[in-house]
Parts: sequence; C-alpha cells; structure tokens
Amino acid sequence: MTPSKTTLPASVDHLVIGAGFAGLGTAIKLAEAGEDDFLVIEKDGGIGGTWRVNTYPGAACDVPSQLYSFSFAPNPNWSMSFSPQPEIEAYLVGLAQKSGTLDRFAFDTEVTDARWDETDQRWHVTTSRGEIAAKTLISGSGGLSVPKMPDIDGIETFQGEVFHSARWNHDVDLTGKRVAVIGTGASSIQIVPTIQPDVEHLDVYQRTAPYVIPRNEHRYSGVEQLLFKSVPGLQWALRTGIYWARELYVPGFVWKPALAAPAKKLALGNIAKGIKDHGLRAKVTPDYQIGCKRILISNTYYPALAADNVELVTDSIVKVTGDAIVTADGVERPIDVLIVATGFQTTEQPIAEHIRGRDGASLSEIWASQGMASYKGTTTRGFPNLFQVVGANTGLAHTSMIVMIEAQLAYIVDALKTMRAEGVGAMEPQQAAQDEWNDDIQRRMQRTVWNTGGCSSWYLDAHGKNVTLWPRATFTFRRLLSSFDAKNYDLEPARIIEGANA
Ligand code: N01
Repeated sequence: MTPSKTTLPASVDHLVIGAGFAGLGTAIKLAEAGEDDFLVIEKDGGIGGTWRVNTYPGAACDVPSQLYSFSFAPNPNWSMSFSPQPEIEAYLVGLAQKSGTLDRFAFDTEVTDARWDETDQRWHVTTSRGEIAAKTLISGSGGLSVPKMPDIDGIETFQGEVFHSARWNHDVDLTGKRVAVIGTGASSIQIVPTIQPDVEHLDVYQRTAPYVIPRNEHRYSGVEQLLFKSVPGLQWALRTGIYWARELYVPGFVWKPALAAPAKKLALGNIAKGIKDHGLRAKVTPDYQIGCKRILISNTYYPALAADNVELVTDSIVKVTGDAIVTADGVERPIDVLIVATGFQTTEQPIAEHIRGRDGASLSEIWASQGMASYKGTTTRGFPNLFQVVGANTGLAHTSMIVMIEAQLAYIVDALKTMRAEGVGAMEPQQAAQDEWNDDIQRRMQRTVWNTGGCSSWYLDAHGKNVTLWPRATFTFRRLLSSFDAKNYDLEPARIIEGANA
C-alpha cells in the first residue's frame, strides 16, 4: 500500500499535479536537484497515472519496454518486449518507493482551482482536501486522462452495463454475454481479441478503420533477464537501438508521407494474414494515408474480427435503446454489455479549466479562441511560474512519451536553478517567443501526414489545428529544451525574502 500525506502543508516551493510518469519523474528530478520542498498531489489513490487507471483486458504498451521507461531507471525484469499494464504500474510504484520521495505525495487530492497571485508571487491552489500556496505549479496531469463518452442518442437509457475502456468495470463478467465495443482505436484493438474468446457474441462498431501492423512481441527468457541485470550497458544499447529505429518514422510523418509505404505494406499484409473473407478485408482497409491516425500494432486483432462470434459493424450508429444498438440501415443488434472505447478529451488539457493566470482568465478560456499553445510545450504567457509536462504539441505518434517528459524535466529543473540563482520570483515566456515557437510548429505541421493524410483524428482540435503532436524528431526537442533560455522570458525579482514562505 502506498503511503499518502494525511495533512497538506499550507505552502511549498513546488506543487506538482499528477502521479503518473510525468509527476513521479518531476518528484525524482526535483529531489535530485536539491529542490526538496515539493508536494505531488494526485486525484486517484496511488502512483501510476494512466497506467493505474487503464486496466482493461489486454492493456499493454505499444512502445518497447526498454524505451518506455525512464532512461535513469532501467528495469531488467520486463517480461515482454511490450510491457503489459500491470508491469508498468508496478514499475512506477517500485520506482516511487525507491526514490525516497513518497513522503511528499498526497493521493485522493484533486485540484479544483489554481490562481496566480501577483502580490505574493504564488499560486494559490484549492484542492479537494484544502488550500496550498506554491511558488511554482508543475502540472503532470496528463493529456489522456478524461474519457470521452460518445454523444449517441439514447445511450443513457441503456439498461445493461455500460462503461468506458478507461474505467473498466471488473465486476461485470463478460462470459457468455452479448457485448458491443464502440470504437476501433488503440484501446479497442487490445480489448477485442482479449474478450472475444469469452463472450457469446461481439459487435465491434467501427467508424474509421485503423492501420494495424504486426506486433513483434517477444517474451524475455530468464537468461535474457539475467543478461539485462548483469551485462553493463546491454539495456542501454537496446534502448538506443529502439530509439533510433523509431525515429526513422519521423520523415514519413512530417516530411514525405510516401516514405511510410513500407509500413502500409506491413498493415495490408497483416489484414491479408488475419482475415480470409474479402468483404471483411475491404471493411478494415483504411482509405486514408498511413500515419494520419496513430498506427496500431496487433497480431490478434484481425483474427478476432474474423472469428465466428464477431461482427464488424460499419454502418453508423443512430441510437442506443434499452437493450440494443440501432444503426443507420435500421438493423437493431441486441446486447447485454456496452463498452465504449471512444478515446479521451485530448485537444485541451483537462486541467486547463482550473488554472487561472495573471489576468484571471483560465488556460481553457485563453485556448478556446486560439487553440492550445505554450512556449516549448512547457510554459505559457500570462501564467507565471507554471510548468506543464506533456503540454501543447509535445505528443508523439511514433515513439515513447518518456523521451519528451525527460526533456521537459531537464528544462524545468534548469529554469528553477536559474530562478534560485538569480533571485527570480516570477517568470513567464515573452509573447513574441511563444508566438514564434507556435508559428514555427504550425508552419511545419502543414506538410505532415496528420494534416494532409485525409483523416480526422484526435490530434486536431475543433479549429482543425494540430495542437497535440511534436512535428520534428525527438532529439531536436531534447536539444531545444536542453537548457533554460532566460533571454526569452520576462523575469521579475522575488518580492518575498527567501524562507519567509507565505
Ligand atoms: O482512443 P482513440 P483510444 N461513435 O481516440 C471511435 C493511447 N493509447 O482509447 O477514428 C463511434 O484512438 C473513433 O472513431 P474515429 C494512444 O495514444 C495507447 O483507443 O474517430 N465511434 C476511434 O475508433 C491512443 O492513440 C496505448 O472515426 C466513435 C475510437 O472511438 C490514445 O491512447 C493503448 C465515436 C477512439 O479511438 C487513445 O486511444 C491504448 C462515436 N461517437 C491507448 N467517438 C498503448 O499501447 C469516437 N469513436 C500505449
């Protein structure tokens, strides 16, 4: 059981939101830098973030384990090349325990409001368990944390069990049941083959066919795990190899989509291998360019769709009744359980509505007109001393988010070092620097497959603007954030004497 702070301090130097990869990584790096006066608050009951919450059957990472872990904390004990969710959660919990920072975590504590106060140069944060003042607010609250429920007529009248993939109801036994899964994204393609053998019948509702390439899965033997433990540098070498292999996707995404032709060939081969029926093959064959939506990996998804007890429904859903889903062709398919695997609220950080900056406006109010935009995906004009880990345009379609998170943490720690050394009480990026950063991103976005590939995806916001992904190599991001660039910031001297923490 993870310990949790029972009483909250009235004030801290740094308040961190979220105890997933970003929040835990922040805690570790703050402690390493000697910035010990911090508190991590987490709305859920423990460490893990998305890897604690997404417990649906088959949940696993689609980035290889050696790269989907912190570079400073390799784990020789991964059982598979692509880790299952329980192992990633256990990795994070174990790391938190070893880090010596757990005494500064408060669970079941949700931010409801955070306001910047110019006079004392502090964030005043209201949580479900009390108020905290902090010099800096560091949000690692995650981009994929709030489930998006589909707006389908009558869904609230369904009498059977209904739940979102990210809020799996483990009390519901699917054995022998008629089940529907709405959505065919990364979550769905892991759920479908896992539950298919147990259910009586499964309807999979597909709005857009995904590209699914083979999953080159490998179970590590005891000998391999022993080698990872005992041969210095072996895990690092593997990580480096995976890193560069993954970066090879970048030109095909951001420069010349035609370069992704080999991946398309793999996906079409995967369909041909998994499905014999030509009608079904046609239904699952995407009609847009590969990479436009996230490329998925599975060896079992297509065979599951081809199983006798599964129907892939491509007619659009018009309504849900008390016990069935009705499609546009008038067909009514009765079900006992409805699983919605319809993704997350992505184009605005869910925390944005709670954070109010210098002028009293919330991040979400500011982003409503222009779309999510920050400087280096980390700091935002008008929101002094606010850092976001996994902020605007820091998402990735091809490799591990941990690479981006570590780059941002290095930048944040360097910023804090500068603030301390220079006696800075408040800092925010200059408007010109922020605009230039975002203009450059949007200019680069124009030719990417995400904007030109002929699909709609969660990468784009309501204005059609890609505010989620990073359109360059990850090593470029790392380089651009390798040190804090004070010249692009407005810095205000500290008004309160160090130690007199209000
Ligand atoms: O969500 P999604 P997800 N009626 O948004 C469909 C990460 N992840 O939870 O494509 C009918 O991808 C929607 O259809 P369409 C990863 O970053 C990682 O699967 O919009 N259908 C789509 O098929 C991923 O990208 C792992 O036409 C509706 C699906 O629902 C992200 O999480 C594993 C609908 C939503 O797919 C989200 O994945 C799992 C409606 N009203 C997730 N609304 C790893 O392995 C939506 N859909 C690391």
